[in-house]
Amino acid sequence: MTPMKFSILTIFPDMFTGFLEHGIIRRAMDRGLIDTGIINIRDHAAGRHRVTDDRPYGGGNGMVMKPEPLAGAIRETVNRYPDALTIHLTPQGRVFDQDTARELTRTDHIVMICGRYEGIDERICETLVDRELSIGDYVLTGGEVAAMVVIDAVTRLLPGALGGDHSADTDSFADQLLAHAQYTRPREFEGKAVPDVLLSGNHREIDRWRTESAMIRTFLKRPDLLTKRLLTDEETQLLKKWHMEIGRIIKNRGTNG
Ligand code: 6GU
Repeated sequence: MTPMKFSILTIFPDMFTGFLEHGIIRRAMDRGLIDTGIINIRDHAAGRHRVTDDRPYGGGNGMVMKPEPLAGAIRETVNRYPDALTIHLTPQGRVFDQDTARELTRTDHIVMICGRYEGIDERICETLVDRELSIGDYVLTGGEVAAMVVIDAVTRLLPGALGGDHSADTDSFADQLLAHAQYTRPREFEGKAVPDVLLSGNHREIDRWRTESAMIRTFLKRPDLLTKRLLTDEETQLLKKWHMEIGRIIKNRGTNG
């Protein structure tokens, strides 16, 4: 299999070295699951000073990334790989989520354009960008950290990336639920014991406990996820069980005013 390729266009290539040299991303590179290329936008800038930014037409604060160096960097990559998908990382993009990460695993080559300052010249967005992605509703100093977020989330979903029998099937969001609680040794820590069922060796009971843990956590922490989701019979039973228990608690407490 040919590796999935990420070409990263940035004026700060060094920001990516630490990210690419550790953990699962490093291993995915070593195993040939992904390939990354860093293109310094400055290498495509003209003149002795290789300027990549300029003042905005119309006035106002900050600087804008000039179109020519960006166009040069993008075209160099896209001419060599015509099927590449170009993504501009910008707070104006659609918000990146796990479904988008899964969708992007089906792409052979992604070109990531990391903007800085107040943004990039609009004419680049119009002609050389296929898609815009944001990583959330807040503003970063540039697209680099967002590009790392996208590469990280996509890479760990590639078959073989997590190693051994580990798969992404049990991740939070794998099926619109948060992941269940996890415990490791020791059996008792600062007076708190690991739930007995996890030590029972009864895998049916363990699976049931984990389903309930995932459901409760999602209900308490991210109820918005539950309402978007179809429920299995087991999950419907669990919700009914809580519903009855909550009803009993309310009834037995009576009222206080
Ligand atoms: Cl992709 N870029 C910048 N500069 N800020 C962001 C972002 C991206 N996503 C959220 N905030």
